[in-house]
Amino acid sequence: MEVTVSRGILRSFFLKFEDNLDIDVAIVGGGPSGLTAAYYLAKAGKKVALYESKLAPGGGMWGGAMLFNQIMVQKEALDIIEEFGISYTEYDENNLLLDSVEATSALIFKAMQAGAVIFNGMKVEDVVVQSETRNVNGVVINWTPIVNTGMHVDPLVVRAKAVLDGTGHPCEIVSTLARKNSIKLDTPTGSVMGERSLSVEEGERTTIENTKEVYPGLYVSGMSANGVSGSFRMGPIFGGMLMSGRKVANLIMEKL
Ligand code: 48F
Repeated sequence: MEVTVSRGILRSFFLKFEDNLDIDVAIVGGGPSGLTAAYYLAKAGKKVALYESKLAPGGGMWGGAMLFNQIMVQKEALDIIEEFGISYTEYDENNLLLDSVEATSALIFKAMQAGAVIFNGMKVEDVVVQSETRNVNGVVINWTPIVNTGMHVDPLVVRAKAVLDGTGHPCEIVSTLARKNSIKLDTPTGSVMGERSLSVEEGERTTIENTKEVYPGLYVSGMSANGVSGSFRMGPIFGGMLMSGRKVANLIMEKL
């Protein structure tokens, strides 16, 4: 029995892993924007893998604000909340209140049920740059404990037609690309501008505006979109994250 369990896990994991070495979209980060993008892309039939460096996807959505586990979402995102089947109460004429644990688990569950594959405990440490076009066309992955312990172990590579940086505040993937290569991003300065202080309405609006392809093959969503374009953080209001995830899914689908 012990060997049956081990064999079942190993065989099925490696089949899943091998089946996702050449995909349509690689999503880096399982925060609300990345998960929403994964759902809409997978639902449209795209082959999507999402890499989350932590054990649990969900990013900054589980804990509400200061661990008071409620979140606010603007009514503009009501159709997304309904699509995911998340319960809500009306707070005022503009806003809804959601339980952050129910909302986060619904995003994960529905993204996977739509066909997205999630690899947790796996960190994207770099991107692949296509030799002739210089477009981004894949991700470089390693197990988080290997990266975190500083073990000198080479990564593996996944080919993807599009890569989404959904890493939130650090905008890790775009920052790595910009640091290592002499390139110009589609941002006001051509480089990673860095996140500004908190301004709710401005931050929510610009999160959606800044959601785009910032370099051929590399897209940004959520806080990463505001981080690269030098816009504001916004705190525990999540409509912008959900709408950014849906917008980037549509942009990627138009391009593929
Ligand atoms: O930060 P995060 O939740 O991203 P988001 O979709 O949402 C932001 C909100 O949660 C909140 C906010 C709302 O107003 O401001 O902060 O922009 O989730 C990002 C996820 O990416 C993972 C990280 O662990 C987190 O779960 N991540 C970061 N870097 C990597 C990564 C990496 N290199 N490889 C894999 N996962």
